This record gives sequence, C-alpha cells and structure tokens, in this order.
Amino acid sequence: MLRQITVIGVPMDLGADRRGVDMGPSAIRYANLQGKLQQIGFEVEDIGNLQVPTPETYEIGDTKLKYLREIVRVNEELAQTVTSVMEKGGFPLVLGGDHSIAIGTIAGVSRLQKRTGVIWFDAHGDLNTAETSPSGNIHGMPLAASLGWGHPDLTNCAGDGPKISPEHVALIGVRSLDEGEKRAIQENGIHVFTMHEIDRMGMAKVVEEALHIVTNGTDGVHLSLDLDGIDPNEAPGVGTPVAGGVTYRESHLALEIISQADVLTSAEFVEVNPILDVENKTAKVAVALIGSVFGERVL
Ligand code: HAR
Ligand code: MN
Ligand code: MN
Ligand code: MN
Repeated sequence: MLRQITVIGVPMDLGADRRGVDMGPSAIRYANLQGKLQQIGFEVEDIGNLQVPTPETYEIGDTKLKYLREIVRVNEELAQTVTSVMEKGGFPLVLGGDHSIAIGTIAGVSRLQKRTGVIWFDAHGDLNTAETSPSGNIHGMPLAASLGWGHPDLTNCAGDGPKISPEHVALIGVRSLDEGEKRAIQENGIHVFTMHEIDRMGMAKVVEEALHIVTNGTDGVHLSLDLDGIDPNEAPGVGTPVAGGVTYRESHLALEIISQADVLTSAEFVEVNPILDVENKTAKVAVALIGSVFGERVL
C-alpha cells in the first residue's frame, strides 16, 4: 500500500435529517487519527475540511432530493480533490460527514481507475433513488448514484454516467433495506452480505468472498465504511442506528483481512455524529478501525 495518506474532511450534513454529522471529521481527528497512522509508519498529510454550506443558508429544494444542488457542488469539489491526491501518488482517506459524500469520492477515484471495486460496509443499502427513497435524504442514495441510477445531477456528478458496475460491488453488514432497494439488488445481481450471512458463514468467510468479488476484473478497491454498520451498542454516535449489527471484533477482523489483501486504493469513514455519541466512542471506533485498515498489528 502507498505510504502517503492524505486526509480530507467533508463536514457534510445536507444528506441526512439529523444534524451533527458535520462534526464527524473533527471528532475523528480528536480521537488521534494522525498519531495512529504515524505510529503505524505512514506519512500523513491532512488537508483540512472542504467547505460545506450550512443548511439554514439554503432552501431545501425538492423534498425528494433534499439539498440536491449543494450536495452536487460539494461532491464535484471532493472528486477533484480525491483525483489530485491520487495523481500525486497518495492514498485518499475521506472523513464524513454523511454518506452522500461517497458520490464525490467514488467519482474522483474512478477518473483515474477505470474499473473500481467497492466494499460498502453499512447497515443500509444506500441504493435509493428519488422515486424509492422514503426520506428524500441523499445519504440513502450514494451507491445507486455511483452505479448510474437516479437523478441525472447525481449520476453525472463529477463525470457522466456510472462510475462503477454492479458486479464489482459487495455490501457487508446490511440489515435495513427499503422495497425499491431490494428490487434493485435482485434485478442487478448485487452481492449483499446481510447480518444473516455474517452470522451463518462467519465474518472471515464473508470478507474473503467479498474480496473475490471486488478484485475480480478491477484495478483497485474503494472501502466505503458507514459507522452504522457496527452495532449501535458499540457505535452509538450515528444518525440512523439499526440494532443487531457487526460487533467490534468482527469489524476489526474484516478490516484486518482486507488490509492483508493489500488491494485498497482509497477509503472513507462516514456518518459519525458526535452529538448523538457517548464520550466520542464512535469516533474512537472509527480510528481503531482505520488502524486495522492500514495494517496495525498486535504483534
Ligand atoms: N434507507 C433509508 C433512506 O433512504 C435510510 C438510509 C439512511 N441512513 C444511512 N445511510 N445512514 O446508510 O432514507
Ligand atoms: Mn447506514
Ligand atoms: Mn450509508
Ligand atoms: Mn445517517
């Protein structure tokens, strides 16, 4: 893996109803992100936060696609930033913010890497479009948008059309899907490892299969990790918690196996909401998980 990591904060909260997720990047930094990465042996450059407009200063717009225009604008800038980090030989580590920022991260990665595999770690599918979304919140749509499904302003954000293809995507930790998302999964044969598969097969096997899917015919892999994939007992600081999630140990095992495969070219950690958290517990989990992703070992 590249030895130079560039941290990009995106204090985005326009894609979700619960405010506070804009403080995520700050909370993750406060949990000693930089120290952790340096201790593992990486060179870390933190370029700070992108500018994200405050919701109060903008109209919500179409309630089926709340803050569409502002979200697209931030994601265009994020994509540009991610591309230039990779051009300089760095590994982009993006801190959210709500999950709508995956649209920009993936668009930025895919400009340089034509076939990108994606590991989507999440309680949710994030496969909604304006038509299927129960909330109109764009953080429930980023995987769909990256696959080329949904409103053209989202699917053409930072580059026209699909950025990834369904056969190169694996979801892990899923336990909450809307009806339209279930249809999209079935119709397109998307690989989803729900909590049922994790319980049945064990996390090691799930991750090995997921790695096979995302590396088969791709040039690199992006990890998009929504902290609500972890059980809310261990990661309570998220806007849309769902009971029965991945345990602390299972999540570490998953990321250790991914780290050993040495296939990641970018990563993002999203949905940390310090207002809903308990003593920054969720940001600490995020930093511990980032340690595993970048090869931290006990021995
Ligand atoms: N599926 C629901 C919706 O679209 C909730 C999704 C949101 N929460 C997230 N995304 N944190 O993973 O509104
Ligand atoms: Mn989620
Ligand atoms: Mn998500
Ligand atoms: Mn959320």
